[in-house]
Amino acid sequence: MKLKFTLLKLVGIIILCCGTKVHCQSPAGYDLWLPYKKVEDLQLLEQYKQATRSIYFQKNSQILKVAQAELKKGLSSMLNQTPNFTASSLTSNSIIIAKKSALEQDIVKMVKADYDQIGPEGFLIKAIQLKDKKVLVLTAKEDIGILYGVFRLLRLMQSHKTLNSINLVDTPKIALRLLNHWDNLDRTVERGYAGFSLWNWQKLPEYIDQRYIDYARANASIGINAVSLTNVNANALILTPMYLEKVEALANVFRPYGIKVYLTARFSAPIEIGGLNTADPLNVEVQQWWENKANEIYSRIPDFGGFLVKANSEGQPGPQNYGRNHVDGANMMARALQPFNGNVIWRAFVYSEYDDTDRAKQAYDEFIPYDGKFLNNVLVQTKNGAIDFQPREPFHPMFGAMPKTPLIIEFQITQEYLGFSTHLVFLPKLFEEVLNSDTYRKGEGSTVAKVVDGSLDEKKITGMAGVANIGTDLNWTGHPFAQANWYGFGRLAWDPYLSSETIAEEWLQATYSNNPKFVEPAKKMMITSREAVVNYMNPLGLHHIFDTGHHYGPGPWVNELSRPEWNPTYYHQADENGIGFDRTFSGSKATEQYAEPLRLQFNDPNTCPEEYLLWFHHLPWDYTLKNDRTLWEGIALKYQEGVDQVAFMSNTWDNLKTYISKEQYEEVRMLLEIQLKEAKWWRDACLLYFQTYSKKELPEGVEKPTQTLEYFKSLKFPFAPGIRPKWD
Ligand code: GCW
Repeated sequence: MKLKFTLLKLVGIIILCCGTKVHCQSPAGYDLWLPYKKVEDLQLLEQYKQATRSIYFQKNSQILKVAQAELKKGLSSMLNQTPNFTASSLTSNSIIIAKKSALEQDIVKMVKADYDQIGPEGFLIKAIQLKDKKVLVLTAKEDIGILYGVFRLLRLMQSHKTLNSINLVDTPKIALRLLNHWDNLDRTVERGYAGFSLWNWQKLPEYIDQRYIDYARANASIGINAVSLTNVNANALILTPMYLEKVEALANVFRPYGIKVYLTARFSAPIEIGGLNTADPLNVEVQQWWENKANEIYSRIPDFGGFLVKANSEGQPGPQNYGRNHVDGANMMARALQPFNGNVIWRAFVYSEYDDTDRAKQAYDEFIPYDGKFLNNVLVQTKNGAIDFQPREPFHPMFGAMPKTPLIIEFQITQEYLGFSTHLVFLPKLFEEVLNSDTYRKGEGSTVAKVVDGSLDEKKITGMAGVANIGTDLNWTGHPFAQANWYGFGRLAWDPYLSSETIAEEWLQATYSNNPKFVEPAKKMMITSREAVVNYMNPLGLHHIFDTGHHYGPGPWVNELSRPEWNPTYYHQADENGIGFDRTFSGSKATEQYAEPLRLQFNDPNTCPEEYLLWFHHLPWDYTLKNDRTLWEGIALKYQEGVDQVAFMSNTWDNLKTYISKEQYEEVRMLLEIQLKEAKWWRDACLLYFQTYSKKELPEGVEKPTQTLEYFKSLKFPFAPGIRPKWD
């Protein structure tokens, strides 16, 4: 009864908050990083009040209206006063927010040099002295730049930065900043751990859930400008008129926030919903079908982004079903979208059921020969690593080998292999590691970030995609700290050179508190969290040893699945002689896919970074590590270190109790308790299993398991969340 009442109360709160007129407190976490907490520092409060005394805001478009409403919301809440908007741009204002055409000539002159630096979607925020007045000018070349500038200004204030002498030009370094939802039409979410899909297809197009607007706003606040609504394991029905009408309604909601809609296109759609008997990309009727479909979509959604396609991968249909290749398939769709400036995003996550080559090599082998053969509006979307979103993988070798093809990097924000939404893992640390990796394609300094932002090869279209971790949970992402991964993805898509520490700090200040006594330790906890998960799940280059299907918890013993590369035993190759996957010149030769000097460096266990050791090498249990420990001891100690790191995180959080609300504290405390329990589960299950091969005692310092291997093997989770439907 009590629970029911609490739920009703929460629902009530949300409903109240939906009406913009009612001022009320959202349930914990619903506001994400945008709660616009009142500025408590009195001196700063005074400075901000002065600086925002009277505001001219140009608002002659939908986007600018949204921007003005945001400014009003932010200032009212942080400064506790209703902002005073004036009707003319006369320079008696203390803030002027407008595009160049609406700026006074003397202001234009003063900001000209900086104005010229603003790129597409970028903005300028500059404090100028105009006669005896201080004026803050926020300007941009496009409406969307103004909206991004407003969000930035508010964030600067939320993190207590002084505005007195601000001079900030910022332009996104990547053009397409895209969320991929793996949402099914029945509202389940593949690999989703935060409830159901936000898209309520049954009630669309008439019913516009306030969440759609709040979602778009949150995305715009971090610069995300595109969303693909549906699962890459696609259902062709999304392309039928009944669903397109609903997609159109969502596109209309997202447009004022600068967000374009993409859809996943099932390759066999011409058969399934078009009545054709083939989907062969060289068949004229099939080509015509896609052209008609593009016409139909653009007549509803003139700024439709395009199609995201998973083809010939894990049972999805594709051009190879007709003896054609990826270029035939992608270019056929690209031709249909070209007249409307639409893109085809073609995924490179492929591995074949008929190919027994090392899975880590297959995408590279399949795609590299096609470099330069795709049409201009085809972008190839490549996961950050060559296997599959593991806690740690070396960067995907394709990033060092496709100079003529726009490569979008795909990160997974949802934590399929990182403890679902139960574990606190700050992913920008992982993203940063990949982006900073050097491909050496054009010598030292040819980082993945430079490949992705197009600067290495002067690519015109650039993109970064993140598989969303968003669902209907009250706080959107399940774990409150998983919000930081959505936030961090957006920030890195905007600027792939940002440091994860900066991102953690920004997020903590906006979400929780400005108090350095809170921020510093909490930041340390976040930064530690990524290495912790690597240590307690997959240390020293181990990978894909997750229990099968759902990927919840350890399953290094699983070896009975029909395809070899579905079995963890395929990846760790543990036996009496040692452990690890031999990808050297005498093994699968995957090291050859990297440029020199990486190729040789990875190939030799003495020069291979230890964090990738067992990714590239099969080594004896008594192989000596850099710290003089044997490999067996090293593995065991890493597992223990992972557990210790979670204990450290948990203690850190306990010490931060006084800086946050009880609710905020308790929520994360309980989750950390589960994380600690599960870190121990990983350690004990993996070490007991590997010990059956190493036949060695656990080294000193590693806690003894409290359960047997048989017990761990007996654990089954038929209802673990996010399971994907069987595909063959
Ligand atoms: O890692 C696998 C996931 C699948 C996913 C696939 C992909 C959408 O387990 O659930 O399918 O990757 O990225 O296509």
